[in-house]
Amino acid sequence: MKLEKLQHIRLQPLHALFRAGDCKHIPGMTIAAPNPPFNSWWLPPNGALHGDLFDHQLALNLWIAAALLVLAHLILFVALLARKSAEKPKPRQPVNAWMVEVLPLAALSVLFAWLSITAEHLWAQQRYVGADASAMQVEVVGVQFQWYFRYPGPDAAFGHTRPALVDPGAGNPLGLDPADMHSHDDFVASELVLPVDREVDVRIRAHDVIHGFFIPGMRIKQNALPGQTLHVHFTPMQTGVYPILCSQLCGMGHYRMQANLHVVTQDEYERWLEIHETHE
Ligand SMILES: [Cu+2]
Repeated sequence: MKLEKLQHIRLQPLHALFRAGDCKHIPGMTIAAPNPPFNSWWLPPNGALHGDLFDHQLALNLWIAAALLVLAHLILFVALLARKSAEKPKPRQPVNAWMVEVLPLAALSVLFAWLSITAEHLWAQQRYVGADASAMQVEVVGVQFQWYFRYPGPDAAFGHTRPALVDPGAGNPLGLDPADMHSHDDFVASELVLPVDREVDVRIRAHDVIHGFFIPGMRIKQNALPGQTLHVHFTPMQTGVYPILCSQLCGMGHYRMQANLHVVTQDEYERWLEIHETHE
């Protein structure tokens, strides 16, 4: 078993994080630069099937929060003006607690419950609702301070790993067990390459501390926990290069824990796969 020689992490300036298209060349495929440079204060362009619903939900939350903020300040402002314009303070009138307290509170509770339930439903679509049986499988492993991506090879089954065998210097950063036949065709890459328009089921692990697998352009964020294998699935719909970040402060080198997701055409993906699989 010979694993791909892992490339060193390339340091990127912060402003380049969302600048797609300036990717490095990956053997086996030529990537055009389809993603426009991202210079907006808003989210990076969405490249995933579920992303539009996610963006809509986010915008809905922000608009509702903004409207409530304006409404609360308007009420405060009108109350202040009314109090100032009264020449003499009026004797205290009994207030209808239902009208000024219970009903607004109930309306807000219903509104927030509805927002939470719809958001949870979207969140669960990528996690609790399983991926399609035809989805391709990739494993993502977070290690201080690097992401590793393991492909199962032609047998479509991940081989066993053992912590005692973890040895990045010897080309076995995930501890693949050579005694397990399924591990013979597994290969590990330092960049994630996926075909466009096909669902991927990602299983996420961590070797040391909690990391955060975060692809802003795919609207995907999932913690990687030591001792657990967590699944998240999505469908890339737009070719291009998407930065992969770590969203959990995982140590001194957290800032440089970056990789790239390359979404390519099916032909390019197969060429890339062929090169890696024949090198095993
Ligand atoms: Cu990390």
